[in-house]
Amino acid sequence: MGADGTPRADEPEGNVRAGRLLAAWSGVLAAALTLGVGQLVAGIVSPSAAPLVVVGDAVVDRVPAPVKEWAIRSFGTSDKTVLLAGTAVLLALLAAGAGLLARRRLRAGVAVVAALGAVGVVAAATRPDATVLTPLPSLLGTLAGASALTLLVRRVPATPDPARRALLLGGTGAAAALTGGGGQVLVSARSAELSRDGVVLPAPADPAPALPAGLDPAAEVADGLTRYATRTADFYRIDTALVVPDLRAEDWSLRVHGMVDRELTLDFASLLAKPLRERWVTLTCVSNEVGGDYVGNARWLGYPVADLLAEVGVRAGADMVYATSTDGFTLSAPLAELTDGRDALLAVGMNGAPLPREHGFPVRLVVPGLYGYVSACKWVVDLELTTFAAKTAYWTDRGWAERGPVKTASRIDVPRGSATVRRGRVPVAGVAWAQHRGISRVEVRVDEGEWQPARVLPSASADTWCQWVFDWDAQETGTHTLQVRATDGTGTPQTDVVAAPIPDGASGHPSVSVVVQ
Ligand SMILES: Nc1nc2c(c(=O)[nH]1)N[C@H]1C(S)=C(S)[C@@H](COP(=O)(O)O)O[C@H]1N2
Ligand SMILES: [Mo]
Repeated sequence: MGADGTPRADEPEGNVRAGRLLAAWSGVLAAALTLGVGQLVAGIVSPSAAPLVVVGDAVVDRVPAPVKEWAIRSFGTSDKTVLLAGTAVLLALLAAGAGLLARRRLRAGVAVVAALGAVGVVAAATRPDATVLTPLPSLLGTLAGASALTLLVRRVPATPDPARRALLLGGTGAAAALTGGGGQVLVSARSAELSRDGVVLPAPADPAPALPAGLDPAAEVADGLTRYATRTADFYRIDTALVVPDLRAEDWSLRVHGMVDRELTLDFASLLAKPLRERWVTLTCVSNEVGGDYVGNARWLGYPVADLLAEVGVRAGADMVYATSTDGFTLSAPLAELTDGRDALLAVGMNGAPLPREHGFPVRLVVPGLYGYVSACKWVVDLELTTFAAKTAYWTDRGWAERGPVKTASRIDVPRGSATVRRGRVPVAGVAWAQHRGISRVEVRVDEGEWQPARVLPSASADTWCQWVFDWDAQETGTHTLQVRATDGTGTPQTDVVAAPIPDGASGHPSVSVVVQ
């Protein structure tokens, strides 16, 4: 090793290997410090400005729609964890490479770190919620990382004393952990969670009507049958947000503008002061597969969208409400459905509590009968009255249908597919939904035989799903196929035409195979 730390051509093999390893390590530690300092600065500036978050969000927004759908299908709700973990592994590899490169050519190695940092800075600066401060975490993190890499690559190989080497490397690692951990503490301290803890929801001026007799929202009618009321913690979550937007109720405001007579800006306190309505509404995702569980039923509290629109005075010609969330997500909701008398709500409460952060705290939209991607904007901060001719939104730009009425659907929850059941009386049960049209009939058939009526349990209204139960007299042993179909309140049965979720929702008869013994 030369005195300046550069490797010599005649260096012994073992030293070269050790030198490479140290250099790769130096790169990884420098990257860790970059993220740590970035997190610390983000804790001061804004949690959503952390380097991994801005880059991750930029990736999520730019990957082609089929890749995104594949990720949601393959990893379900853990798609975000997988993405973050994948990014961390990729980053560690790149950082190790930068360290190795820096061992030979310091400038080149530092240039790689700078280039990675630049990705963060650009991703931060182009965020929909960007301010002049948003790129700061990536910028300062990169400066710290580049300095650390320079220091380590110069000093570590030149330091003969192993204890001092360990101090240099360990010190960088410790600095990364301290800044990262400190940043995390700051992030949680200023988070919306605290704000949510402080929210006291008013009693609804128009409470949800009493549930019909025979409907126990928490009961599992048959063993394993989905409850009528989905627990908040079990409610499916679908959104494009890599990290849940950190929007405090105190900082929230909603602008209603566009084709209106009187533009309006509403803050959270004023929203809570309005007469609020509470209703059971079942929400469904358009990407739900036949038999899938991207559907849930909750009691929502909110201000009727129709009343809000009456306040601003919608101008003739408008046919769409373009909703924007604080993180830049957009959706196009049809004005007709928002104002036809159904309980479309600007919601603040879910199941008697403020909206959970993952479900849109502090304010979201909930519209019975429309898939979430054209109605249920979470973290909503802007409503523009406009036309379908003038604007397209996040998912409609990615090939999904402009209109998204919920298709009549049903699901068999009991018995589970591939289950083995005893000969004799077998309860078959599940849920069915056709929000705003309601369910009038549910039928089951065995091995493609005659459709036989199932017992449909009562529900709060046509805007929610219902549970159904069918007593199957299973006499023949062997494998059998059970199928279900629902008929909506207009008398139209669920179609047997098999369709994939894209562009306007999956269809087909759900079926499960079971073995009778
Ligand atoms: N801001 C925002 N709102 C959003 C989305 C989103 O990605 N971002 N996804 C929509 C979709 S596709 C669905 S199905 C519902 C899901 O709401 P949930 O996560 O509360 O179940 O939210 C809708 N609102
Ligand atoms: Mo969705």
